[in-house]
Amino acid sequence: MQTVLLTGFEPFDQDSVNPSWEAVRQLEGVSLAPGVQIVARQLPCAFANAGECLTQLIDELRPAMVIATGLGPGRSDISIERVAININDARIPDNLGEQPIDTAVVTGGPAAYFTTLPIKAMVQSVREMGIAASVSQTAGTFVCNQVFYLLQHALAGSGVRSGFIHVPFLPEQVAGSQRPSMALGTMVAGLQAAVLAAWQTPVDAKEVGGQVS
Ligand code: PCA
Repeated sequence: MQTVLLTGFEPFDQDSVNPSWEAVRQLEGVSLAPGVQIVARQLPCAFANAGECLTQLIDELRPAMVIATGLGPGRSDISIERVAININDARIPDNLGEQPIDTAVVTGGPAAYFTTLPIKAMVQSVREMGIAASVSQTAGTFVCNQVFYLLQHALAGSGVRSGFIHVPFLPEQVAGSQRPSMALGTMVAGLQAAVLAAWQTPVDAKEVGGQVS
């Protein structure tokens, strides 16, 4: 049996739910192909232990692919991240009250790591379901970017593909405001399509997915 590890985060910044965890927990046990099963786990939203928690899961589960997910406040679609950068610059304190400003994720590490997932093929597959998706050029500078960087750092050169997806708020989190959101069922279906495309696509599609600025 091969394992595909999906992670979502615990709630942070006054929210009582985190859509990333609400969505990936629904994919626990889903089979992507004969002998390939999704395992879903939650990560703490704290600079001090999120990365360590993820690397422990990797040691324990020996996954064949890893996709971490998080809430991207203000995102309107399934945002497949292209790059993780070696910087922590927190706008708000994390769940342990820590707020690093301009520190390295890994001292002396490379400035950035690219995802090793086929991001264009993943966007294409989600859109084919009629669900909004795009390539994102920045995962921010908070705990999600840190976890994404540590994930790519841990698996660099291993042949195990890995990356990060940001999801929007759930509708109930933004009720009465103009902020974008996505229904949970849509998010689950979109993530499942993205994960399946990642598993099935050895070489990424050559599709436009950039931005001018
Ligand atoms: N989103 C935050 C951290 C946890 C989460 O779900 C982020 O984008 O950094």
